[in-house]
Amino acid sequence: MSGSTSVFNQPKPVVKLEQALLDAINAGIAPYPIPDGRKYGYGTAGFRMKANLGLNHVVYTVGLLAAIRAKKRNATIGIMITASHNPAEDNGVKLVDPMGDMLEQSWEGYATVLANTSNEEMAQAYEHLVNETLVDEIRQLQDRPANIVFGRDTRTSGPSLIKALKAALDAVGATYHDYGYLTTPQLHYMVRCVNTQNTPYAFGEATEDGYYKKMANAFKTIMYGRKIHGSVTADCANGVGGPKLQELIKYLPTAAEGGIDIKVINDDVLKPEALNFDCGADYVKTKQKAPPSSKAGPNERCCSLDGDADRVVYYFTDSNGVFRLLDGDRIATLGAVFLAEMAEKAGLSDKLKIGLVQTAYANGASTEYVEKVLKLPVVVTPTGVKHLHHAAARFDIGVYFEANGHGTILFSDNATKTIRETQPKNPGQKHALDSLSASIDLINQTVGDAISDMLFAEVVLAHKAWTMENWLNTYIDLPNRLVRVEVHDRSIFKTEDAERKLVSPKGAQEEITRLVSNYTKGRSFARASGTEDAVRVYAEAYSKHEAEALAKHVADVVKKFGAAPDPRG
Ligand code: 16G
Ligand code: MG
Repeated sequence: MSGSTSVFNQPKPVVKLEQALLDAINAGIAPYPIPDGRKYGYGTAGFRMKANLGLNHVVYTVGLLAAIRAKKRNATIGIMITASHNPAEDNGVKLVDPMGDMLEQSWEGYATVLANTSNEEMAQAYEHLVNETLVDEIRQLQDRPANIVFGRDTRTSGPSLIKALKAALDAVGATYHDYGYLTTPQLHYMVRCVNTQNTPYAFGEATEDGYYKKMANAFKTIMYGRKIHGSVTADCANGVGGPKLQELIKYLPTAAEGGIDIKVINDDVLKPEALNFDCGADYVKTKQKAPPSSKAGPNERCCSLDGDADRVVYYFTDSNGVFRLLDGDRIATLGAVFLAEMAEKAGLSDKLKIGLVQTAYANGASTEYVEKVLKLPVVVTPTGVKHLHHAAARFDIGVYFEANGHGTILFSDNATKTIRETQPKNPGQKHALDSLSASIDLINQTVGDAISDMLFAEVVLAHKAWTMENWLNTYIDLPNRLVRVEVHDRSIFKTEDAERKLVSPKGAQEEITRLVSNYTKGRSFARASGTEDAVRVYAEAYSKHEAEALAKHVADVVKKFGAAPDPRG
């Protein structure tokens, strides 16, 4: 195998695979060579790129790896084909582990090596990997069955990528189920359902119908006797979330029936170029404005999903015509308020440890609100869903959200058992226990799910009888500024303390700390992006002017330390 073979420790396979299998792998990948000079990497969200730059080669190798992973875990593995909020011509692929979580980090290296393997060496690489992962002194797991499930978003490159994927699965004799179009969180849900059926941890029925029914039933239970005021306009980024939300609506009671009035916009999946164009969660969050297509009036509730429906942000225009964003930080605090209140009413405050997980990008005012007003612990982790997810799993009820709108709430086995087995002593306690129990079902615990998060936010607003203004006024965001700085080599920017401090280049953090100390409520950090060739600087302070000045000065520090070395030495 060319390139980095270091992941494979065994130079010679202990187990030789049948020649017919090796021939099938080579034959299957023949139509999908790596275009000249292409290099691929399994990043924070899997492989993602322009679909025509050899992505079918990559997808084929992901199919091979999924089969090996399924044998290793003796469970069904998921594959999702999507490029989320990226432009229509991009696509991507990621693997989902048996409990519906992201691929274990130690396997990302295997994925990268296999994706960068040339067609000529593919069968050999597969054999190496089988020996590396499925063979030890006492066990040979390669004869286990491999079962895979997969889905895709609405991009035009999807069908040809699915063809490459099936070719790989057929070559290695895996069994599979093609779900067709799904949102990313729906695929995560399916994987967990398949792997937990007939166990005490059964997650639900592994069908779309099962997904909608579970959510709709939970919604009805929590809503009992409450009223959602007005409608909510949901911008679906012209992605797969549009038709899926339309489908869910059929299962939900209408506003007249005590349910919800969801006005779906930007759900055109027939015009490929419309995907994520001038709409969607990423547009709203980064541009800090409503999509031009939004016709919502003052104080009307709006939300935007991203292209694969795993992120959601809320917003409205206030009475003065000012755009107001309620991002992931706000959804997290809203959820935490509700769950803490219900836990208290259920008499379970002492038994259930509730906590919030954020990244350094969370607004300082939200952190202060959670710690000082809600009196709940906050844990900060590096950017990337997997970090937040793992930290949240350490609480009985762990609420995690990135400011960009990706997040969910995890209930530990202990929490689920305690909530479901506590006998209520009065109607108030019964209502609280029922609400907590239904929250467990309403929230997609496998991964951030825009549709489920939206319904949960709607329910909480109804419970509290809060308007958008009320929600916004729970705390006042500190003014903040995000700057993107291009540097010679971003890899020299290394951080510690959940990305809040630079350890390299030497001397840079001292300068940043000195700058921050000049500002009231100042906070700033710089970290290398994991998805772009740049360093990101975040700054917040008491006033808008100060936040902007601090961001500019810290960006200057980054530019100085990140400049190319002087060629004259
Ligand atoms: C990826 C992450 C997202 C994170 C973003 C940061 C996942 C599934 N996605 O999209 O959570 O916010 O990267 O991008 O983990 P950055 O490193 O360029 O700032
Ligand atoms: Mg997404």
